[in-house]
Amino acid sequence: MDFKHLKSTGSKTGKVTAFMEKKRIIDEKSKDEQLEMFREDPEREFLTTNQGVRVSNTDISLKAGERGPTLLEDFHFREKITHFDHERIPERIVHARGSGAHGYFQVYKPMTEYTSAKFLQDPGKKTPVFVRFSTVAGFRGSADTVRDVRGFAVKFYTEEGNYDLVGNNIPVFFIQDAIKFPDFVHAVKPEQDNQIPQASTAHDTLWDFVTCHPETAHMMMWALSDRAIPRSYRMMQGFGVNTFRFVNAKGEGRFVKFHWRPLLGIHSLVWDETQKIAGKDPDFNRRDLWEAIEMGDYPEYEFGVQILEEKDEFKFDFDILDPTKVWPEEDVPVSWIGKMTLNRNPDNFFAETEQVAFCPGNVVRGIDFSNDPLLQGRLFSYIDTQLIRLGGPNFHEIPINRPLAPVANNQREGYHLMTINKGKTSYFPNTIGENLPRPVSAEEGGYVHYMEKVEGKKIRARSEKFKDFFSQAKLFWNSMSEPEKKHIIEAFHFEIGKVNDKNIRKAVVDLFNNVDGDLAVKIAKGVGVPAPDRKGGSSVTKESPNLSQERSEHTVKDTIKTRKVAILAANGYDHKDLSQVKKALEAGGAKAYIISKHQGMLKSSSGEEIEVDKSFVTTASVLYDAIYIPGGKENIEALKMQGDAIHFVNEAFRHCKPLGATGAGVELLKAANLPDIKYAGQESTDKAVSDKGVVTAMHSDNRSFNNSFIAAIAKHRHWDRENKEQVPA
Ligand code: HDE
Repeated sequence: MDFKHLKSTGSKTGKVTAFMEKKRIIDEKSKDEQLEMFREDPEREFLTTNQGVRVSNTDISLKAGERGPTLLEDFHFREKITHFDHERIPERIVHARGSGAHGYFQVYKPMTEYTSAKFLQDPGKKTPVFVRFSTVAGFRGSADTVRDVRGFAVKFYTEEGNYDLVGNNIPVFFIQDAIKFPDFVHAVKPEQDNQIPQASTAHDTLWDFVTCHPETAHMMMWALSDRAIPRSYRMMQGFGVNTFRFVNAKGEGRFVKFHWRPLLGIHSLVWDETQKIAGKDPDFNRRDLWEAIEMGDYPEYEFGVQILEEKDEFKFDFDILDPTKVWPEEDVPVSWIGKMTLNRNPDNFFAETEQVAFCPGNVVRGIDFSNDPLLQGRLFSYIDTQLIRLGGPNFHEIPINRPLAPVANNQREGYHLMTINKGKTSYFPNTIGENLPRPVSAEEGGYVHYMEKVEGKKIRARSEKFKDFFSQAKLFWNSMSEPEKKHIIEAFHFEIGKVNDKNIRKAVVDLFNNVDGDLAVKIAKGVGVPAPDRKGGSSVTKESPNLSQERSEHTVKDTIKTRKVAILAANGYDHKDLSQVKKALEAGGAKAYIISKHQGMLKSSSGEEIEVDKSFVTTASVLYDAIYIPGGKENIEALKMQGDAIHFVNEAFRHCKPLGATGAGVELLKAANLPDIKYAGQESTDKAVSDKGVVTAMHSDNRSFNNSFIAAIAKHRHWDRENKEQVPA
């Protein structure tokens, strides 16, 4: 390791660092180059202690005789064990389970009219970013596919300093005031007597909290929707949630809400599938992100802003400072102003993904806060939590947290200080250090807080409009497609069904009776409590389709890029079938995997060989987006005798995934007894038949098969399988 960085970065003497002198222009590669100064080559030849002393033996401790006690003077043994004993740091109190990626951000057009933030001006500029996606409630080792909100935190390393947009994949929050956050988190985390359940909202304390806090109603609707079980971090939206401000060079402010939308579309898993994945591959979302980036399928998200003039602050029937409310896009449209691309995996999980420290208070010139009471509390909490998590006040010097902009101030000392500040002075003003570093005027780029006029009595109160808890919950409900509504009701049945206390179950039904009477009746039906005496419900009839994943104009259903397709095969498979379908899928950007009883090679009916990617014991249907079965008589005779193959088909069908089969492959679908499905060959032998996402053709060279199958995969899920519950999977 070279030690250049110790004197060359983060100098606080007021002089720009050597690194910055070399690299005045920040571009896409700047953060990578900065991190390179800290990277350690894994291929060093000699093993040493942390003092650089070469180690002659790391397998046997120093002992007094072959059978004697270990000696205290074995400094290598002591150092190795001591370091190991201290390898853990506290996990994040929330969002402990996360996955990170590097990338860059580019704005589409100058945003000068609205904000002076430099990274939002020049479409030619690529600002490096580091993103951390996370679940909220689970511990560090919990499964990825649990029902939960997902964190979507972005650190922009801008030329004017670090800007953190610390958002979620759901645009509202559970509570209205940060002072309630410890209560909420205590309620959602495993219960305090027995630490059960892990990474789950389906338990008494959470739902007790919910029924004691009607302000949670809107968020709970989102949390029970498909939003809380995303197919991939690459296929979910992101939201800043809190209301922020854009401020332009003239000092004019406007309220803003931030959005991200994935270019691959917004897609989810189904609940039964998520629970099975949690066992089959608890790292499902982490692996998906990692593998996509390794394969060059870089996740992309467009950046959007809703901009609201100050004069319009009070024109809505909700308070724009209330974080349990969305700004419906019909009222305040989203402008899509830039794009983020994630193109590099971290080198070291702990050094980067674990040690990265986000804070909503990390803003740059041109971006400011609102008085949203949740945001105000967040501004305090994040730095405070890093102090204990990362062990002191110098965590900004950890490589992943270091800004690319030069750092210069009079802060000194504290745990783990890396910078060697030269000179005598560490105070301002001074006469012996050339009075540096000095405060910077607005003209020179100094951050000036927005001059908002504030007046009021010191009181513990919320504005009147904060007290409307149900209108937007109803708006959300109205906006759902029928399948999404069904999923929400099923989620209620699972969640509330797991609540032991009947009074809490009843209270949940009563709470949601304020949102929609029919919904309350349907919840009650599944959880063993009476329906409300009087059917209630909010009178809101409006819909806002973009709140739905299915109906949203922000999703796409015309691409199969990066979808994973399982091809089930055995010896005697039809090589022509398999290879032409595989080729077509791959040409569309999907990934095809050969699945069979055993790993190794398979021989086709015409003598070709193909390598199996996964055996039935190492994989499962829940890990794929679609299934294809090629023809070949011997192939199908073998698969029909394998319960695993039938189960694969049944489960995929039940989870509404696209299924394709050609030639004799159709026989496997028939053997799986899929209800109410029309197959090719029933009416005419020539046509490919596509029925509720089950696509079949009698001839492998049927050209329409590929097109129909690809269209079925692009749709993601086929909710119209009426009798899928009959399928035993
Ligand atoms: Fe956080 N939140 N939060 N939060 N939050 C943390 O900070 C907090 C809230 C979010 O990948 C903690 O570094 C309070 C809303 C993300 O490292 C902590 C309140 C939103 C992450 C904290 C909120 C978020 C955190 C724990 C007021 C969406 C993970 C570890 C009720 C806009 C960042 C840490 C990462 C993490 C406090 C509410 C997003 C304890 C007090 C709303 C994505 O400081």
